[in-house]
Amino acid sequence: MSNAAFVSIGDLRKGRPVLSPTIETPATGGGCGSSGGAGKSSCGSSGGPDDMPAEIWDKVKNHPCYSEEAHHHFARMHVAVAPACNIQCNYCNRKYDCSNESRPGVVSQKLTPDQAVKKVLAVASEIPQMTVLGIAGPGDALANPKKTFETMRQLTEKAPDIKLCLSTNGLALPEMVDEICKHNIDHVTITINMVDPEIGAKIYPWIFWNHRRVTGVEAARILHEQQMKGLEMLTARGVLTKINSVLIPGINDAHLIDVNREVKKRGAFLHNIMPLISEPEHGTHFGLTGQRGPSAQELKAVQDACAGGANLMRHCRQCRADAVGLLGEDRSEEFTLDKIEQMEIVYDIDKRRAYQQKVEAEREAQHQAKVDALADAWDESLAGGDIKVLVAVATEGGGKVNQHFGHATEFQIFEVSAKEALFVGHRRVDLYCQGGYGEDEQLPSIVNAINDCHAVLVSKIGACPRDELKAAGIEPVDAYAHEFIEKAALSWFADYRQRLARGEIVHQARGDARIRQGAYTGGEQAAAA
Ligand code: CLF
Ligand code: SF4
Repeated sequence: MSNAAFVSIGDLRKGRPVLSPTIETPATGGGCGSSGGAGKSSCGSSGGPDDMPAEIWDKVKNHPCYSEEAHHHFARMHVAVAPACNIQCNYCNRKYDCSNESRPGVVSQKLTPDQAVKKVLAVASEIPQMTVLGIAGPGDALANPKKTFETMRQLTEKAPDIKLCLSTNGLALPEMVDEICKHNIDHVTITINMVDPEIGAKIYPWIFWNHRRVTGVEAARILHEQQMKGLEMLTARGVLTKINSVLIPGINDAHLIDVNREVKKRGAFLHNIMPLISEPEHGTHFGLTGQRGPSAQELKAVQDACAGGANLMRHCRQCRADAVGLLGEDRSEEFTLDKIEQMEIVYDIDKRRAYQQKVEAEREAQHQAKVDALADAWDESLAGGDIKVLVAVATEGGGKVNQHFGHATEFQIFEVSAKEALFVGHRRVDLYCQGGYGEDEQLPSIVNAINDCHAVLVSKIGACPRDELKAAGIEPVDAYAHEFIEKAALSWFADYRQRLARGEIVHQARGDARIRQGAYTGGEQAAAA
């Protein structure tokens, strides 16, 4: 568990629960719900049952995208039933997954609603902690309403315990809100990249509207109006909304602060600011014109600048439109149509519920253990000081520093100060240890991905990467193996400050870090490579 938002020592001392951020409820359409830590906006996806009405908590608690904590325990899956789209984004190439919700990479198999339902039941019987079914492309869920809603209709009947979720560009949203509610789709993501049509015209060359193609600022204006109207309608009906925004440096970076403000006004539950993925080989307009994506620090700067606005999601993995499994892993290869044909599908709702209750109990126990460990770790003498640093953490779950450096396919990033260790994102990297041997040519790219960090916390690390990290100014730390992440990060930071005070080291600002581009391969696949 990495219930990381605002694990504030101050809170612990006052006996407050670690799950401190308040989440804004969607019905009011206003008001900042975020609080925590030093008054900063939190990763709003990390709220707990005390932070929101029971009916909202019920929707959020096992949705891996809407709850940062849940994503370590509960899985989602996507079915690729929606190939068509009604707009063109400059970061999209139709033969790739929708960039709204997925890394560019072809969808392996497009599905009919019947095939999709069969696949969902197969996954649900194999992965009982799969709690959410999302339709996220490869085009736009609402530009394919028949297939989308037929899939949802059948699932409501056949798998009533699965939460339904969809993602859309918003153009067709207002006309579809009734249908969305009819099918009990409780979670809707709208990709909103602008609230100013002049900026929109740089992102969207055209939309298809009232049977004709509309271009330029006019197209962006219509899209913007539809998005705002759709968001307001969903809020009014109590559907939880998440806004995805693609950060495009030089086009909408500073503007995303306005987007955050406007969607918050209209009741958005979460705002997920994602980096543009743009490589020439994707064949997108931006890829071909050399529009770059943001660096890790550019992304973090925009997210931090939105502090106090709509709550931020920081654990998105930009997954594929046919992803299956926990966020950050992709088990879709296990559930191809041929393989499903061979499976015995037993959808046992009671068994699923019992399993999920066990997962929930485990999550609570981990949460409490972490609270206790942190409270024990508190040392009054370490309070104060205004230095903040980033640390990278290798973890394979349980909220602990428990992964070998060489086995990491991503690092969690925590911002650490004297009083808190705050989860601020993750960085995907190429696997260092392959077939039992370290691949030294991978090291520069791994260093680049965490180059803004002062330390990397791991359970173990070999001599070669240790030296390379040190040479790059990143301290490799294996002294806190198997401890809870926040406790480990705070303990390391206390030691760091003591060394500073003794004059053994000099505090230096770190550099920037590169966000790894390219199709997401997921932990298991990468590990198997
Ligand atoms: Fe899928 Fe999206 Fe629903 Fe989640 S994903 S439709 S809200 S079930 Fe999640 Fe994946 Fe990020 Fe999307 S990590 S890309 S935010
Ligand atoms: Fe591509 Fe999605 Fe944009 Fe449609 S909405 S053009 S599928 S990124």
